[in-house]
Amino acid sequence: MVLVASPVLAQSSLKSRRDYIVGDHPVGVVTTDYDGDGLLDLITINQQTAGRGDIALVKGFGDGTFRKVSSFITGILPTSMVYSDVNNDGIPDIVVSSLTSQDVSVHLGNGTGGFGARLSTLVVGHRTAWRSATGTAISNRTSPS
Ligand SMILES: [Ca+2]
Ligand SMILES: [Ca+2]
Repeated sequence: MVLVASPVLAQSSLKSRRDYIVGDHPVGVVTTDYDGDGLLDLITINQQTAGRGDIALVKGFGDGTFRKVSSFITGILPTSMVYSDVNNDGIPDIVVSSLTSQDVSVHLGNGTGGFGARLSTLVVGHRTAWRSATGTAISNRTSPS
């Protein structure tokens, strides 16, 4: 099968790419209307801002454009994020798991587009069998120690 497209038609149907600065080393994003204005926004987690992880709130304008409006600190080296109401008050919250701080951080939503400082819960490590390069078990400990 051969697809033939008119260059004029192709140019008019494609929009140019836009990049948005959200923080250093973003590793996760969700789309949601966090400020309740009816337009989708972005929330990103970024791994290496000022030696910590942070969360960026990026306002959407409904036309495919966005602007970062704020950021706040979360755990160290965040790896994943969920946007959900975890305290059952009807307002979505941000939950972040972080590798280096080995914790889960909860940032409670205030219902007007803001989120509270992190409430951290340490995640207890699981028993790990450390093995040498040849596969021989060299220790069996619970991390972190
Ligand atoms: Ca919005
Ligand atoms: Ca909530």
